[in-house]
Amino acid sequence: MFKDFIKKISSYRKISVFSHVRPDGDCIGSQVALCRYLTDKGFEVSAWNDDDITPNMQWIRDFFPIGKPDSSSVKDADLLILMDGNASHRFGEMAEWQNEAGKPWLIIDHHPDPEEGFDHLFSDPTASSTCEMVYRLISEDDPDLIDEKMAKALYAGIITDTGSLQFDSVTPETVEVVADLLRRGSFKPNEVIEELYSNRSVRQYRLLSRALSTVELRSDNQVAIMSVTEGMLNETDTVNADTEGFVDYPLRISGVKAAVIFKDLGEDGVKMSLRSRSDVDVNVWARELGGGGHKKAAGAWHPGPLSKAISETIEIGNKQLKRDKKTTPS
Ligand SMILES: [Mn+2]
Repeated sequence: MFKDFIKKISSYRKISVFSHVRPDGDCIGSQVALCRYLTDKGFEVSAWNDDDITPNMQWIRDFFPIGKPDSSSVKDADLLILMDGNASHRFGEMAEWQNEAGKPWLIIDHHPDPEEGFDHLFSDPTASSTCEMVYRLISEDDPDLIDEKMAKALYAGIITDTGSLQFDSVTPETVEVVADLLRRGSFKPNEVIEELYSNRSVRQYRLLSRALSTVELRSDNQVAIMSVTEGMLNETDTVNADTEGFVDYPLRISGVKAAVIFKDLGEDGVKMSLRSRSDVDVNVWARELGGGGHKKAAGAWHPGPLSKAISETIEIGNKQLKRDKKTTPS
């Protein structure tokens, strides 16, 4: 897929690489590794993200500086590269600046149904992560270009985007990629896992305990829901990002097919994260709510109030469960 990647971009000199808003390990890891690679290939590279990077991923940013973009991040570039998002609105304001400046842009991403209108599209919805795609991109050129920092960044992205290699998206090839990254980077998995996961605060656990007390089963016990409110965040001195990973708790209840966490952020509405551990396609479900994502993990937003967000989400989920039954005889 990436055989002619360098040929396609060889006429450009200055490249701005963007990762999506509310960055996760996969977009930051793939962005940093790609930027290091493109720098090695002689391009003038800069990296941009609209939002703050969570403390557990700061170390990845130390491998390549990521700045807050403004219109010159687009205007001064010859080419824009977008990482780990299937639509331009996922990248914040840069889409508007691109519109004004008319710069060529390309996407590298693994989300299904990418938006049209990009000059080049490298899309592989079967890939576990954008980091797995970037690994392929570099190794189709020259695997020896993968240094320790790239290897760690790509490893972190694959691990975080696959639930530590537990999701359906993981293939034998994914595990081979991980093995090669460990070899080339000569680091122990634990070094990266420690940075990513062993940094929870007591405040986060206080928030978790409040959130766990809201868990309920809906839709004939097939859907588990959990809520976090602004009040809980205030009481525990935490922020929305501290709910990372919470949805796994309702999802692991025996017999549950899907789980939704509702984050009631007051004036900012209700943010929802949907997860599936069955044939229930939460991407379809989230899309009906105006959001999207993957088959097993998706997000959406509701203007609120919380009770309405829950009832409307469950109503759509019930339809989804029925549709699912029709298409998958059991
Ligand atoms: Mn991803």
